[in-house]
Amino acid sequence: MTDMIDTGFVAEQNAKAESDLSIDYAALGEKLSRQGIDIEAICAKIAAYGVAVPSWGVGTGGTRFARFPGIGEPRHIFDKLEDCAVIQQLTRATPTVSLHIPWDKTDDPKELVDKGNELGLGFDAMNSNTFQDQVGQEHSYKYGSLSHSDAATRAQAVAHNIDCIEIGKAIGSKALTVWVGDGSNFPGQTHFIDQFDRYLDAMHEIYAELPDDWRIFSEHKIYEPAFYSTVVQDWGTNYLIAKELGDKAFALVDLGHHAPTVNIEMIVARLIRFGKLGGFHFNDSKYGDDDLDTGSIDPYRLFLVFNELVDAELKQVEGFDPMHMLDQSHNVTDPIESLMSSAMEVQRAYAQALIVDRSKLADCQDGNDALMASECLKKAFRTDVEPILAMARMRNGGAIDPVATYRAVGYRAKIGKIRPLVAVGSSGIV
Ligand SMILES: [Mn+2]
Repeated sequence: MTDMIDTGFVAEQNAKAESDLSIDYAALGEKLSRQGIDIEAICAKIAAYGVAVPSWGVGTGGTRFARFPGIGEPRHIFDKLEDCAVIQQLTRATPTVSLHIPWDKTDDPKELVDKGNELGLGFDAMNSNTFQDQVGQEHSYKYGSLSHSDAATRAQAVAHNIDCIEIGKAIGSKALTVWVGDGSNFPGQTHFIDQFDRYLDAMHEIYAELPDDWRIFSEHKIYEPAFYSTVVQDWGTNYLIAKELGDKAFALVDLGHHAPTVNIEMIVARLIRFGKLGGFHFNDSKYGDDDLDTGSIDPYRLFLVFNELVDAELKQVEGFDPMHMLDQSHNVTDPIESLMSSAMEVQRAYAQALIVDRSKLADCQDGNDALMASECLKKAFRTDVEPILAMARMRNGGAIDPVATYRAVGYRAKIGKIRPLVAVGSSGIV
């Protein structure tokens, strides 16, 4: 296996911080043990946790106004995989990569498997793309794809999704995520029911091609690129789709795809209750779907989402196995730094949710003690679990401080000499 960063350098950096970490870890362990919590059990769960990195996330994103590329940006999927390997090597929290077709399409999928093996990376869910036109494409998606009024355009979109399944089968993926930008910009532009029926028919055709051990996820989004109505606009529609399609179909929740005040943790609980929570795209947002870094705006909300996930995990809810992925747009930061920091934010929320005193919380709920129920959650949220995350990383061969180590090694400047500046590219917003 090829390490992107010299392992000796990582060990050298860790050596400087190791004794402080041991002291902090022991102190936190002592504190948690007084609460009846075994720090080693939490650390083991964090060490085993993984969140997928989207291949498109390692390129600089942009808005419809502009994109400002950085030094050493990946030129193609093989460069992207190398950047993903840096994230995994330093954080040990991102063992898989989620591909996007056709952006990541290669002549032979075996090349992807070989590169993944070389770098120690696996492949997560496949992502189809019917929200933009590709060079040489016969039918345009200007007015939609799977729900288009024209049958030939719908057939083309269905065929593309089946192609994604075929590539996924060749590289060991087990899921297809379908997000469509279909919708309308004017009242009256489309017939809501007919448009949704066409979408469902197309999804049935894709579903029919799904291998037995695969899952299909539909991803809802309130608006953009359609600004009046969206075909898969919210979790209710998403649930209906998953229910209509069958047992292999699930709803995927992207944290940024809701109106600002929506209670996302409650949506998560509802989907868990009905066995239809299939996956997550983690990010954060302030005003709308602005794809900010995970945990950068509202880490408490991220924690509350994980509180529901951990509740289901501990209760061993049947069929509960959501796939986790980061999905954000990095417009002003080095994408590798943002993705490392976001992966750690997801781990942090998971660790905090794992130390919630659930029997006390249940007592508060049964006794209608609203204040103490809230305090019970906040006590866990206020706990600084950083020593657990750092210890899990170090034990797995990662860096105690991934961002500092990444900066110290000067990866960007070095790789910039190999990769010429990419002037244009996808904004990577899905
Ligand atoms: Mn997404």
